[in-house]
Order: sequence, then structure tokens, then C-alpha cells
Amino acid sequence: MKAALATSLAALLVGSASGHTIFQKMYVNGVDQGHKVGIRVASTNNPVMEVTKSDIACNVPSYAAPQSTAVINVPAGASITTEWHHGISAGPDSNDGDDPIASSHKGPVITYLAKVDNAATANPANLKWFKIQEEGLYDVAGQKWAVDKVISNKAGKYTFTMPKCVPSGQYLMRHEIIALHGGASYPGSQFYMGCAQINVTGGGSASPATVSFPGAYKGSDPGITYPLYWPTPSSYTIPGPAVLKC
Ligand SMILES: *[C@@H]1O[C@H](CO)[C@@H](O)[C@H](O)[C@H]1NC(C)=O
Ligand SMILES: [Cu+2]
Repeated sequence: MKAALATSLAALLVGSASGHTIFQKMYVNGVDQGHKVGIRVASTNNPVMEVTKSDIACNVPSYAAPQSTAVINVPAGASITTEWHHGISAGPDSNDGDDPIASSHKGPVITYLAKVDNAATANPANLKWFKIQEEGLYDVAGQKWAVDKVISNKAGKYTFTMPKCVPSGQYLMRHEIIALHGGASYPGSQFYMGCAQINVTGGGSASPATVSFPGAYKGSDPGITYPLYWPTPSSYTIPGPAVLKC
């Protein structure tokens, strides 16, 4: 009985391992900025598993070659849409049941910015990050997570607003999905992120408190070690600091 349970659990884990994802495209006020343009696209769709590793900042350092040198202009207050896919693909892959990400991969979508001098060349180590967006379990009755919006219509898209008070200038934008299906113990939750190279224009004068990656997350955070399957989730505490309020 115990062995059978272990076997089926192992099968579940192997099955779900195929549903990974990559952040690879961005739209500003609905305008497509181009596939893999202005984004440090991870060279693998495998998740980062350990919050203490340097990869937790902007994913594996060997970004999908060639890494874009573009910097995307983002007016403060603009609508940003990101696009995720299971593999590297310019659009939805209708033949891939796990595109944009396997439906098992429930969890939050979170976005941070770090001020840099040159977004195209900035080293993601030792930056100071502040959170500009977060969404977790947004519909308890329907058990709907931010990731379900990414999966919606298989589009891989997620939309949020660049806060108006973010100061003008260049940033790395760390955009993240945390998949909680393995999160009953740590390490188990899967961290998917990519960093976009952006230039905020027409910004404000916020001076938000900052955190480091690694550093902002602990394996013991209630939003990281999280029992997704039982009991049925009634709340979820998104990890990291408070979102910037303008
Ligand atoms: C950022 O935007 C400002 C204001 O439009 C512009 O002067 C500057 O050249 C831009 N920088 C980059 C790297 O695009
Ligand atoms: Cu996965």
C-alpha cells in the first residue's frame, strides 16, 4: 500500500515535471515588442528550486543565445503584458498540452524592479529589488490562481500596470511564476522567472524599500512551503515584501 502510494506519487511528480515554462515576450500598451526582444530569456524551461541560489534573481546565467541587447521603453502607468510558453515559441503551441504551462502548476505571478545603469548589460547579482505587482489565489470559491490567467485560452499572457510613481530610468524587471504543486515541503515549489530590460519614461518619485535576490525568500515562507492539495486552499500569503503603493 505504502509502496503503491509512493509509486503513484513518483509518477505524478514525473508527469508534472514536463509542464515547465519560459517568459519570452512582452507587450507595452498592447504593442508587441518582439519575440525574445529585451528579455533575459532562460536557456531552459526548468525551474529554479532553491531560493538561496544566485539563479533566483534572473534565472540561469546562460540566457538563450543570443541574449537581446534591446531595452524596452515602458511609460509609467502603461499596461504590460507578458507572454510565457512551455518551449521557445513565438506564439501558442496548439499541439502541446502543456503550453503555456501545465495546469497542475498553480501559483502566484509576481513582478519586481531593480534600478540599473544599463539594463542591457546589468549583472543581476547584488541588485536592490522592489515589488510592483503580485497576484495569488484571487478566487477562493473557484480555486483560481494567477497562473490560471496565464493558461487562459492557452495564450500564455499576463497583464498588469507599471505603477505611475516608479522613477524614470532603466531597470531589470524580474517577472515570476511560482508553481506550488510540489510545495508541501522545501525544496519543492518551482520558481520560473525571466528579467526584462526596461526603460521607464515619464515616471514619478517613489523611493521604495528594497530586498535582495537571493535573500527576499526563505524556504520556510508560508507562500513557498505550501500544501496545495490538502486541505483545499482557503488563503495564500504571497512571498516577498509589500507591493509598491503610489
Ligand atoms: C530612456 O528614455 C529616455 C526618455 O525617453 C530616453 O531619453 C533614453 O534614451 C531612454 N534610454 C534607453 C536606454 O532607451
Ligand atoms: Cu514544471
